Amino acid sequence: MFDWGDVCGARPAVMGVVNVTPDSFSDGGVFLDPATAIAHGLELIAEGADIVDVGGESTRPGAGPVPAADELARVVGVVEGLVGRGARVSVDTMKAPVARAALAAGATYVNDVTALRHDPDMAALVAESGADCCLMHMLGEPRTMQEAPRYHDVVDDVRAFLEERLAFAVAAGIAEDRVQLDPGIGFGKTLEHNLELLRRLGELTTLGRPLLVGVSRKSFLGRITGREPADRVAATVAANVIAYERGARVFRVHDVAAVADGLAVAAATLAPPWRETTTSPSTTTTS
Ligand code: HH2
Repeated sequence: MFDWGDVCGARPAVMGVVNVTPDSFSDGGVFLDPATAIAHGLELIAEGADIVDVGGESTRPGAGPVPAADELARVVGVVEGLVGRGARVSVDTMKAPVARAALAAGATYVNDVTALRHDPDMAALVAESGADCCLMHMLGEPRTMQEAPRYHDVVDDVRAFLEERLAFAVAAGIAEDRVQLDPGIGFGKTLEHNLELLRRLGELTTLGRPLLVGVSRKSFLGRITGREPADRVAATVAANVIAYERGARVFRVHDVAAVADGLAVAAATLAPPWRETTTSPSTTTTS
């Protein structure tokens, strides 16, 4: 089990994304082959990911559901392969049978974008397994979530939702210290909603659990920069650094090396004392 104690302080943790799907919004089809997906996950770990999040169903806007058997076939071998090579693995699924198989294969974290609402068996499974979990806010479901999403106040509404889901999880027997909370950037939100959530992220820290954010390569960054998903790395680093400054501690990203560097600088600046962890370039240079 991952020791998240540190994350509750100032240390940023990076969750690398491994999409074993034909249709994910930024890398669909690239890692569908299990060997390629395993190699990619190990590369993300080598780049500095604390954990890799393996998913077999895209949740991009407009995505349709994937049958559990297909999703399971995509992820289980990849989870097994990564765990067997020493990686810490999370499974990105809303289905209890997929989570059960991934946990049996060695995953220790369940990332459920429906916050335990989709599958009535999920809460008990997470509770029994003692796994870590992420509860994420989403308005509606992926197929329709971007059709004119409306909030009274997006931050207040997301906060109330996460508070209710945390209470639900704890009532179901999930240890509170295993839970992380996620505002669900891009899940039933306009550009303005996403920016408001990032700007006022600090208001969610009072829920008392580590905040995870997933801004990586998302379309709101494309709207701001005019860039395609693969060219949104700089925008992704900027959004993650801002999220860190506003209190997020776990960062779900595709581009681990770049984001880990950005977060290391942010943490060294905002949360001293900084400790040197790798060989650094000559200290006599002034650049
Ligand atoms: N975003 C995506 C998927 N899973 N999980 C959490 N907790 N938070 C997120 O923001 C989040 C998530 C979407 O990104 P990606 O997996 O790259 O795309 P797709 O759903 O198309 O596979």
